[in-house]
Formats: sequence, C-alpha cells, structure tokens
Amino acid sequence: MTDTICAIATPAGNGGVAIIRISGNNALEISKGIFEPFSRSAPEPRKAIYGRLNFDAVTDDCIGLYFPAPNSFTGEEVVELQIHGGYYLANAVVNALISRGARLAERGEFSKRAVLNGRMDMSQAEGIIDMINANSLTALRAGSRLMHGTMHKFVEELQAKLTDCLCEVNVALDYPEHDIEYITASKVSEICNNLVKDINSALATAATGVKVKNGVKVVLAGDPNVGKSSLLNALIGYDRAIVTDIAGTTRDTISESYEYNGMLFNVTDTAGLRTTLDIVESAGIERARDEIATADIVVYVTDKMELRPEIENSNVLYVLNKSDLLNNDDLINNCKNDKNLSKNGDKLAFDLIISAKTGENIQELKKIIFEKTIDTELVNHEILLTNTRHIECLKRAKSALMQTIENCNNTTLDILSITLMQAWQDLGEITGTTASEHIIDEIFARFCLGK
Ligand SMILES: Nc1nc2c(ncn2[C@@H]2O[C@H](COP(=O)(O)OP(=O)(O)OP(=O)(O)O)[C@@H](O)[C@H]2O)c(=O)[nH]1
Ligand SMILES: [Mg+2]
Repeated sequence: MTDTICAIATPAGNGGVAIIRISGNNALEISKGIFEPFSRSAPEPRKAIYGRLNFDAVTDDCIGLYFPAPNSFTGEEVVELQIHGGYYLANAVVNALISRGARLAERGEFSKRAVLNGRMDMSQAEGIIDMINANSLTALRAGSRLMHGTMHKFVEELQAKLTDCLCEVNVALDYPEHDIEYITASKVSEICNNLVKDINSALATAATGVKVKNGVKVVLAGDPNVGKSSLLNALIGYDRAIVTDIAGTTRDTISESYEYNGMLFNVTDTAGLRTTLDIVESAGIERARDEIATADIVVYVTDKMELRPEIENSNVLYVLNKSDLLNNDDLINNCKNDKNLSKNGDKLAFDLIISAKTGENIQELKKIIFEKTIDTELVNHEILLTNTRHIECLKRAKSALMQTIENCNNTTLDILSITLMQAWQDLGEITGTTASEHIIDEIFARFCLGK
C-alpha cells in the first residue's frame, strides 16, 4: 500500500485557476474532508464535479475530478481539485490535505508512480518533461514523439532481437546433446552487427537532437564597433544590448534567443576582439574566445574590406555589416556571386552583406545560419535522440555488442551471453526496466513539483 501524495500541479504564483493533484489509496477519502460535491450522487469517474471547498473557515466553489485506479495518470486513485488560483489559497488547500493524512509529493513523484505502476515507461515520462520544458516547436514535437512511445518501441524491438539471440545461445549451452540446429558464433555476430547498425543510425541523430532540445549556439564575434550588438538586437527583434559608437562598448557576453523554422537559436554577443590594457575588457575578450570555441556557428562580423581572419571554430560565417554605408562598387565587388576570392587569390569577400541598422538581409542571415547548423532531414525523424541519458545508454549497449562481435571469433557461447545480457540491460535503462532505484530516483528528482 502506498501513501497518498498531494501537490499543486500548476505553477507557483497567482492565476485564474490552480490545480491540486492527490494520488494514492486514500485520495478520495482525504479530498472528501475538504471538498463536498453539490450533488449527492456518487462521484462519477472522469467527469467534472461541482462542489464546495471547505476548510479552516474558508469556503470556495471548486471543481473536482475523480480518476479511479488504475485508469489514472499514476495508475492509483487520483483526485484533482480545480480551485481559484491564489498562491496562498493553493498552499492552504495542500496544507489542509496534509493535515488530513496526505503527504507533500516529492519532485516528479506522480510520474515516478506512473512508471512504477506501468502506465508509461521512463522515456515516455521524460517525453512529458521535455514537452513541459520545450522552448521551440521542434523541441515540443520531439518531446511529444517521445511521450507517445517512439523510444519505447525502438528499445523494445532491439531488446526482442537480443532476447531471441540469448534464448538460442542458452538452448545451445543447456541442451548440447540434443539433435537440433544450434546457433553459431557467426550467426550471433551477424545479429549483433545488425543491432549495432540500428543503434548507429539512432546515434547519428544525436547531434541534431541535442540542438533541437537545447537550441543552436550562435556566437557573434569581430572587431570592436563593427555592429555585433546591433546585430544581436536585429536578430532578436528588440534592443537588448547597448549600442554606441565607442569601440569596446560590450564587455561581458550577452545571450538571447530567437526561433527560426521551429528551431531555437541562442545568440551570444561578445566583446570586440582587440589588444587592450583594460582589465575588464581583456576579461570580456577572454570570454569571447571561450564562446567562439564552443559555438555551433560563429558569425564573424566586420565593417571593412579585409582578409578573412582565422577563427577558432570550423563553422564560421563571414558577414559584412553596414551595407547602408557601402557604395554600389563595394557591393558589386563583394556580393555573394563573386564571393571568396580577391584578384590575387586571397580570401576576401563575404558570405553575406547585411545592415543591422536597416534590417537588410537579416532574414537571409537567419536562413543561412539555419542551413549551416541544422540537418533538416533529421529534425522530424521518428527516432531523434534529444536526451543525453538515452545517448549514453545506447553507446554502452553498442560497446557491449561490439565486445560480443569481437568475442565471437575466439570464445565460447557462454562468454557471449554475458555481453549480450549487458547490452540488453543497457537498453533497458532507457525504458527504466533495468534501471536501479537510485537511477530512477535521480531522474525523477529533475522533474517539477506536482508532475
Ligand atoms: N550605418 C550603420 N551603422 C551601424 C550598423 N550597425 C551598427 N552600426 C553602428 O556602429 C556603431 C557600433 O555598433 P555596435 O553594435 O555597438 O558595435 P559592436 O560591434 O557591438 O561594438 P563593441 O561592443 O564595441 O565591440 C554604432 O554607432 C551603431 O549604430 C549598420 O548596419 N549601419
Ligand atoms: Mg557591442
């Protein structure tokens, strides 16, 4: 028997409505202590029940919902109370429930119970959290696919193949005297190779998946006064960074986001790169270099004709800003069609000419940044690995399979079964079936309260 837990399921703060969720064997009894339906008939499952909230000399009208076990989110008896959304009121209701026998839920405890009661697997619970935390359309879609069980299905299919293989290996080990055709080491190797191929194609989506979940890191770099901060403001659509005509205006890094084609782009404006004795500015330039090194793409901004400088990143877009100040000859000499080489063969021209001031080519810049950082084929892939935990589990399963393949040449079947079993368990950690209690607790501790 589990205890009955309760929590505010809506965000902290004042709003129109707050939802209190109660789950556990005594959910109905405990909620009846503070909520009395206006109708005398028995509460109808999954139907709104209008009634009176009454505790500590406070009354309110409220709506209750009753989800009998096992057809509830957690698989237990669940009651949800929709009350007026006052922060103090919601907390007072929770306290009233606690004083009647419920316990305050821990972070993610409702989801944890849902998983432990077989309502969903761990990857699906993580999908829900990804949907809640999504900050772009593609991240939302990826979370929703995960919640609907794409990863669950993928893992189960791999595990089923492994289970078949393990069974055959065990038959060969347990009944060697029988006159049947036993699985051979080369057949085991073939099965493992196919599984590795499946895992590799999933792992190939990881880099894109992580960008879908966390956003693409774009860093604006260049000399002082070329218009980096102006460009940040133009990209995000409002005046976030200070712009002046004094070289060295920006010192610390400033990060803001914009969405393009459903993807989130996190743009960082940096201090202009130059040699300086100013301690604060030097520290800013140091930070700028760190940002450049870890960017998915660097937009190198300049406002003069110059050779392309070396940038410590393999993905650099060279952009000439202040197009509104250029005359026609400049534009013709540096336009995209003539790009890249000057007469003597040096790299001179630019990928794009823009004006942060007039907005010219800012949309085009967003398009190019998107194209140079995102694999559009993969973004909406059924299996898109967005979760580093899943990625790590798949890598471990893969290495156990590789070990099996290696052992196929020189060891006996009983050794093979050990690494096959290891791979099976590594995969099971994704869905939670083989995850230790410690891992399960750690994962759900990252969830929000009331979820
Ligand atoms: N005409 C014109 N002026 C621009 C444009 N972009 C920026 N400027 C001007 O250039 C000056 C420097 O702009 P900032 O955006 O502060 O340049 P920055 O690269 O961030 O400079 P630091 O922070 O000092 O490194 C300001 O006077 C801007 O108004 C542009 O597209 N056209
Ligand atoms: Mg600046």
